[in-house]
Amino acid sequence: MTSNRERIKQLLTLFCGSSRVLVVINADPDAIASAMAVKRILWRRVEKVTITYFNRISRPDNLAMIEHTESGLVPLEEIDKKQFDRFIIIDSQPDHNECFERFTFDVIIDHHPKTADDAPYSDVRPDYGACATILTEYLRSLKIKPSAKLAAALMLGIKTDTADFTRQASSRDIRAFQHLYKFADMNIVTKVERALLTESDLDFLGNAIKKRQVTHNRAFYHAGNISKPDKLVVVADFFLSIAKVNWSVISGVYEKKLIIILRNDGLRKGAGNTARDAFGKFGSAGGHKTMARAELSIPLIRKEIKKVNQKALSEWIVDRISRTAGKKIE
Ligand SMILES: [Mn+2]
Repeated sequence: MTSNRERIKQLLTLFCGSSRVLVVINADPDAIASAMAVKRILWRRVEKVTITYFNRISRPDNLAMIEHTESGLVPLEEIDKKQFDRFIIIDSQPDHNECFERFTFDVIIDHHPKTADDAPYSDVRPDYGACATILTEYLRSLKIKPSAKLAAALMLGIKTDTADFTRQASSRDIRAFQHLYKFADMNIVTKVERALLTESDLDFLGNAIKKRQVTHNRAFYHAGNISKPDKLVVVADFFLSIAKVNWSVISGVYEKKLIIILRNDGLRKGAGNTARDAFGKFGSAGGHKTMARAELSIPLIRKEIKKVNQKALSEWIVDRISRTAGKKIE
């Protein structure tokens, strides 16, 4: 295996003092932090480095991270490609999204399974829990001390992608994290992790708390007509923090579809399978072991319940879940 030192030496041969570098990411905490680290590594070695992203960033914790770590991201629609002569993709590979396809990348650094062809420089390590771990190793190898903000960002990247070391973490992720601990502003880390709710979420959540229905350790809430499906996710996550609740099933009607968000604690039948079994007949339904989502056609549901109104929909959901997951306390 090539050492980090040799890799970086090879990486740096691709750049010179006049290089104008564009780092393209699908912005999430790991990608943002890794891109910031690349910018730090190339600082004073190139003319300029700009980080650009194309996805919509709406989660309050991600927005807080961008603000407090001063990530300096530029939306892709504001970028003039001709202003750049080197292109880097981080925490993704060119075939992951069509927005990447308009670039020819000189550098690929990622930790997802390898799917794309090699670039002049490719470092893809699927056994790493986070891309931020690879970049932390680069910084160490170059003896660069990260700023308090960069170290905090990298920590957040590792924490997010490994779900606080409960998922796909390797000893390298833990070692990188320990190293960053010496430099990071922990107040930033804490602040970002606490920033889970906006004020409008709070109003929505207040209603959900008042009107919740908890039966057989399952928490239900049907919100009626909603303006943003994201709100359901906030409630679904929050209700799992009720002691003894091991399922949350939160629903609402959005653009004439019944949206259902399922969460569970992962200790019982998978949320994805439950969603498919309970709702697959009525639209798209599926997900992972602990989180799932269904988007159902109301006309199809109408065949089962004669009079479709919010109360009937709410009862129908509780009934389908009880039939699928069992009436007994699990
Ligand atoms: Mn990642």
